Amino acid sequence: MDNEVNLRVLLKSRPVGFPTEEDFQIVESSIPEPEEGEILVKVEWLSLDPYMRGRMNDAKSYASPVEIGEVMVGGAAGTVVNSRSPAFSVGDIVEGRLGWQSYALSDGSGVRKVDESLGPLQTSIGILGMPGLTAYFGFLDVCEPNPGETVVVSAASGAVGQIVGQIAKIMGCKVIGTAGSDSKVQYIVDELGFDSGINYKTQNVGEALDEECPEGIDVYFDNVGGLVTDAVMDRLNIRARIAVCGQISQYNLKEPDLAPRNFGILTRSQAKMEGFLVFAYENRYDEGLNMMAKWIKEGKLRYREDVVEGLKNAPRTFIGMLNGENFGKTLIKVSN
Ligand code: NAP
Ligand code: FER
Repeated sequence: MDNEVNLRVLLKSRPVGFPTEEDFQIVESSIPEPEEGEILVKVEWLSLDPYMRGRMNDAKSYASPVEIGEVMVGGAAGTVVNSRSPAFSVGDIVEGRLGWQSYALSDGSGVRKVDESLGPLQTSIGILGMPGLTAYFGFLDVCEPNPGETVVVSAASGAVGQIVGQIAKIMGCKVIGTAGSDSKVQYIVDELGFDSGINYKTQNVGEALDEECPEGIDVYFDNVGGLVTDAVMDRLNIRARIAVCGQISQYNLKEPDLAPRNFGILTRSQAKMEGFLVFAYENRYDEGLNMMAKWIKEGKLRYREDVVEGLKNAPRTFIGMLNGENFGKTLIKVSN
């Protein structure tokens, strides 16, 4: 083994509001040995995702919180370097919930072998992994888009949003994205083929939506909640569909936000608002992965990654992502 240390990022304290680097602790441990039935994975890529902020809280969720002193949760990809499991061999390339660490022990549950013919390894935790599948099923299944409909997606240049907008174009929709900088807006329009973009930090979102969506909004893929969502809700068409994928504008608030109070709009427009979790589609992941890999090969789907080197930079990079400093899918290239 070319390095002798297992670098691990632990949860040190539960943040109130925005996390700080002090909420994490970086430790060096020895590389563990697998027990019977376990594998040891050398992690090469770590995904940083908004849901991790929720796991830092001591709150009820679809999954239990990370305990203080435990390694941070996270999807990661790498190579099996030791195996005492009949299901995996040394050299297998895998992806799973391996955590913020350079070597991970696993009993194999939730770990899948990666088909590198579909895309480079890190795509297995990006466009051809959890975020891409979220876009695919959340948009196609929850939003039920029709050709010619007007679609709005928030956090449009991010891991999920950039895929949603492109799938919407593939489906023949008109697509408007909201994002937090002019360069992100330029990217989704010029590089990804969105019809237009709105910088929610510098523009009046309601006025911009009136301009860009003169025929109203049929589908809203919501990644952010808050004021952007309020403005979209005011402009829904009859039988509009809203997928509540995430509410990142709320994740770091110290006090809960009382808005939105404009739910009467759902009655007037006979619209459907539906939350979803990507994990509900687990038995259809292969369908989504194969379709997206095909679209990538055909040049219909592009993706942007924001890669930062070194696991020690994970806390800083994670906080930056929550603040909108990422541009595309946030990834750590693990090397120590
Ligand atoms: P991402 O978009 O790559 O990164 C997060 C982005 O959120 C930032 O870059 C920032 O972009 C935006 N943001 C941060 N604070 C904001 C605020 N106050 N108002 C508006 N935008 C804000 O992250 P992602 O991985 O694709 O996740 C996007 C959303 O999908 C999140 O809400 C996440 O929780 C959700 N998600 C849900 C599921 C599910 O199963 N339901 C699965 C995966 C992800 P700007 O520069 O544009 O502000
Ligand atoms: C996410 C936001 C929230 C996500 C999952 C959740 C997988 C679930 C939250 C909960 O169960 O409390 O981005 O991604």
